[in-house]
Amino acid sequence: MDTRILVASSSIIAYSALVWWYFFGPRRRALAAAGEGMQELSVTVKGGYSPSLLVLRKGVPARINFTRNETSDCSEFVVIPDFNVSRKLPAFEATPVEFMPDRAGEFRFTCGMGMYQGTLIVEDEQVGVNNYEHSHH
Ligand SMILES: [Cu+2]
Repeated sequence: MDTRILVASSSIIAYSALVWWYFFGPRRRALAAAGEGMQELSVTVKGGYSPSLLVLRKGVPARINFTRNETSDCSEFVVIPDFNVSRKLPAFEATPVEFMPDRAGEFRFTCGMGMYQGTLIVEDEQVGVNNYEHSHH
């Protein structure tokens, strides 16, 4: 086989693998640590939210610690409209945001302007983490 064809086809294969990974690979997600009567997660705010996919259990008080590592006006506020959360995040500090995820479903959390976006998944107690992963991946 011509070397150039070989090189071309391997890059097509590598590129396809990359595209597949982008769309179907595991998303960066965080599952709340189950503390005593409270579930807790940490999110770093810098150019976006990391992780941007948070999984909480329904009916357990939640605390999300947002650490804002930038001074950009964009991320000054974080809002979770479905749970009436709107909090100012001082720069270079961890701000605990507490609320009760009393409804199951998929919700958005964003910066005050809606540019930074994240997804909050609230799972029913009966639905295990494994079920979620199997049905969505
Ligand atoms: Cu913004």
